[in-house]
Amino acid sequence: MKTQVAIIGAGPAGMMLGHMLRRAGIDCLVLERRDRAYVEGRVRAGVLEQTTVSILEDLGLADRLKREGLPHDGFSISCDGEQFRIDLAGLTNGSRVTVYGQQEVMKDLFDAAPERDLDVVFDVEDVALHDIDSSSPSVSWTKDSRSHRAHCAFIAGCDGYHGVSRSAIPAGTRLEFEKTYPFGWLGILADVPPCSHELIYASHERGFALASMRSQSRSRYYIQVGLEEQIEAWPDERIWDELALRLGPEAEAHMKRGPSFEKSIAPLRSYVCEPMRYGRLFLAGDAAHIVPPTGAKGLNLASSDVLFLAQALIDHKRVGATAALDYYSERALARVWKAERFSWWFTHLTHRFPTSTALERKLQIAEMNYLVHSRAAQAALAENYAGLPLDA
Ligand code: FAS
Ligand code: PHB
Repeated sequence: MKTQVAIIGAGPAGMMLGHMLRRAGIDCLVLERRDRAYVEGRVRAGVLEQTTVSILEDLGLADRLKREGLPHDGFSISCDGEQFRIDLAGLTNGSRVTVYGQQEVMKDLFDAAPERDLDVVFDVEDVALHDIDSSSPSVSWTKDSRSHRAHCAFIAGCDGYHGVSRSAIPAGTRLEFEKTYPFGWLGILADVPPCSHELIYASHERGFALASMRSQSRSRYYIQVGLEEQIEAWPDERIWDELALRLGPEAEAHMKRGPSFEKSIAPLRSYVCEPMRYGRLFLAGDAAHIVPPTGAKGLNLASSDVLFLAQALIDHKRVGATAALDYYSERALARVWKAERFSWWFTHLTHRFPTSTALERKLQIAEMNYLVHSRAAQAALAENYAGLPLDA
């Protein structure tokens, strides 16, 4: 078969790109190795920047987000039980974020695909990329033990950190920058009202904690745990006790406990692959970069990547221009590295590092004190958290 753009991966990056290209009348095909229920069932992101909301609005896919999403003008930081608020809207020109789960975003993207003629093939296996440094690349796969191949003009590698696309870029060409953190996040979902109407990021001597939500009746909580920790060692009661300790008395006073129906541990990593383009292959989202979730940037970076890529592919389709395609990797990486820096900084500010020296701990305390008392420091945090302008 023939198509204009073969998209590997039906996560937020692949599906948003697919919708952008279909709206511009560009043929594309999305190949996904799992089924819809699995992709939609992954909890992951919860905070959307205004940039991501605007992209979904522009695609006409934000009606439910507008109805059910929770706009937030700020969030709190709790330091050893003492809370202070970051006034996002007040410290920036009215910027805000929206709490709307990645599962909901995926449902909206999948629900709209058939009516917009966006072809998504689930449960594919053995996806392989061919001739990506030629003018006629192709992608092959098997499904129901039959082999298929799509000849295309471009390939979009939106297959996440564990996908196949990135490894198609010759090792000699690929530069990889990585930091793994000596801890992970244990996350739970529970159908109890959130302990606060805004998010609380807690820095505590026992480790980091985060109070987030999916709705007024569904809460999402995270605690920092050692990488060796097993889920079985964390029954619900122990998690609630730890949250109460780390989030502090103000949050504890409003915290409703209940049974969790999702519990998982995610490792923390900072990772960037350069370049994000090789020949006719363009990487986007987690296929090219990973941020620790502290800064809530992963999904938002995926959406800005595909916005840049779609603009370049539409330019090429409409006027045969290649300038934006040639500039894509540099443009996306400029934004990626700023989000990497911010996510690394916010993780270092709020987490306990088992190997940090007494001096490093003192510096961490001084950094937090500076943040508590400096409007300029709070404005820098707010600007990055709410989302930097696209080409800033
Ligand atoms: P994804 O990994 O989501 O999607 C890639 C898709 O490709 C998957 O569906 C996979 O099955 C498919 N695939 C892989 N290999 C394939 C192959 N060989 N063939 C076909 N398909 C293949 N981000 C935020 O912005 N805010 C947050 O609050 C936030 N919280 C997070 C919390 C946690 C615990 C985690 C782990 C992540 C969080 N993130 C957050 C980041 C997260 O949202 C990712 O950045 C986002 O899913 C990236 O989207 P994609 O690049 O589309 O990759
Ligand atoms: C979430 O709600 O899942 C969430 C929110 C903020 C983060 C990370 C995760 O920084």
